[in-house]
Parts: sequence; structure tokens; C-alpha cells
Amino acid sequence: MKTSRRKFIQASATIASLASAQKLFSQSQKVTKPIVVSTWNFGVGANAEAWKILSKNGRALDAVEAGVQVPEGDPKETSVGLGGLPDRDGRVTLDACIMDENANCGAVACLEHIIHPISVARKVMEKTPHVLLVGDGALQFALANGFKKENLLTEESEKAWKEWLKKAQYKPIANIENHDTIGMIALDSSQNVSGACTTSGMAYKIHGRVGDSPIIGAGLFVDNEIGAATSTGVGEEVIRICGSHLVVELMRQGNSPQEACELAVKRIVKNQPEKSKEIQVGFLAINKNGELGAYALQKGFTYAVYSNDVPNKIFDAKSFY
Ligand code: SD4
Repeated sequence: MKTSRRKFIQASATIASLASAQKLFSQSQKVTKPIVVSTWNFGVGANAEAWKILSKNGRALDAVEAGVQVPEGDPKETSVGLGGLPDRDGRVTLDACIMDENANCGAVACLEHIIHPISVARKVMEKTPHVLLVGDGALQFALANGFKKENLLTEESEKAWKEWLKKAQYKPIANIENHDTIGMIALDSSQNVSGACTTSGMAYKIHGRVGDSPIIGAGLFVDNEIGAATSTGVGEEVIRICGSHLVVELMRQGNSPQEACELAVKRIVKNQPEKSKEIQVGFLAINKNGELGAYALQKGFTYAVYSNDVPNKIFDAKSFY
């Protein structure tokens, strides 16, 4: 067999198996536990780390923390943790939250100098009577708990910021300007649900701006009776509708995860019909049966799924526009 023909046959087989996996998945949108799902293409690397814990019957909470640490620690990801694009003053400020199966939750907002804000959020949850620490207070708390102070502004991100400064046009467009949050939700083999969400927020934002990602109920919500939801996109629009909490409550009312994500996106359209045409917001949800939903305002929202049935694949979410 000629090499080119062999290559062609190999490629066709790969495409066919991918297509059948996708077909199978989209027909049922149901997978058996454990399952981990996360936003955007970088969810694949994060899911792989989470799966190491879930596949050994570990706890969903541990899985989501370990999972989102992957993009947080990757200097090439310019929307999360180390290497995140800075605010308009050149400061990298991070937002993150985490929530477990018992409604315990912790969060940090506008945190500087710490590579893994998700782990600081977990410490807030476990070591304090509070839910959310911000700015200098969050940094002080992190340092007191053994986290190391680091410079998070990479050369590349500094260069991009200096380029932006030439025009300094303040018009955040999520997704289009390559600005993606990782939201991860998981169901473990004990049928417990947890979630984590972490981001450097909108690039070149006003210093002190906080988005949806560290706000429990907006960027993330978990209810172990029902399931979990997370969001990505323009945080202000998600906060306005308490997005992730809304998705979970819509599931409680009997909607599937897919229906719930669609209804939440449509709420944004109803509230802000004109603005909704120009921005991106996406929701991702799972319920306790391992059913999954994903929906966005615009095309282009991808998510990654890892379960026994779906070995870590990226899917395109349906969209309103
Ligand atoms: C924020 N939701 O800070 C985040 C940004 C994001 O895709 O998700 N971008 O508003």
C-alpha cells in the first residue's frame, strides 16, 4: 500500500471514529459517572488531570481543583493564572471559586501574584468562616497559608498589553479577543458533584473589576441534589441573571441540562437584545444522572468531556445566534 493511501485510510478511520463518538454523544447527551466537563479547548488538559482522580474513585472536589490548576500554571494560556493578560494598568488580577457537594464554597477576587487562585479559594472555604476574600486581603491570606508570591506577567502578556496601550480602546469582547475562563464541573463515582472556576478576567479591564467567575451563583453553582453549572464569557451579563444558579434552578424545575442552559442564554437575550448580539456568554451544566448541556450566545463555544463513554473530547456547543 502506498504511504499516501495508507495515510488517507488511517485519517479516514480516525475521522470516522471521532464522528461516531460525537454522533453517539450528541444523540444521548448522557454519560455514566464519573464524568468531568470543562469549558473551551484547554479543558482537555484539565480534564485529563481531573480524570486521574475521578477514575480512581476520588472526590469530585479534588478532581476539579487539580484539573483547573493545569491552565492556571500554563504561561501560554493568556486568560487564566500565570501568563494571564493584565488589567489596563498592567496588573494581572485573578478571580476563582470552588464549591463542593455540601454547599461549602470559597472564592478569591482581584488576587495578584499567586499562580493557583483556585487553591487559595479552597483554603478560604476550608479554613475560614467566609466565602470571598478580595485584593490585598486575599493576597495576605494566601501568603499566610504558605502560597508563594510570584510575578504572573509574562514577557508575551506584557508585550500584548503595551501593544494595547497604543490605542487603549476599552471594548471587552469575550471569546473573540481570545479571553477564556476555565469552568469545570464533575460528578464522581459516589455521585457527588463539585465545581471550580478560574480566570484572569477580561483583558485590560479597569483595575479592581471583578467578573462572574469568583461569584458563587454567577460563574459557578453546585447543588448536590440537582447538579452543577458554570459559565464563561462577559461576566457582567452572567452576574445580571445569576447565571449558574439560574441554570441549576431551571434543572430543579424539571428541565434537562441542555434546556436549562438554553433558557438562561435566552434570558440574557430577552434582557439585552441588542447587546447580546455582540458579546459571548456560554453555559455548561450536568445533572445527577450524568446528563450534560451546553449552550452559548454565539458560535465558537467549545467544551471538553471526559467519562468512561467519552474519552476526553472537544465538542461545539449549539448557540442562539
Ligand atoms: C469574566 N467570565 O471575567 C470571565 C471572562 C471569560 O471568556 O470567561 N471570558 O467576565
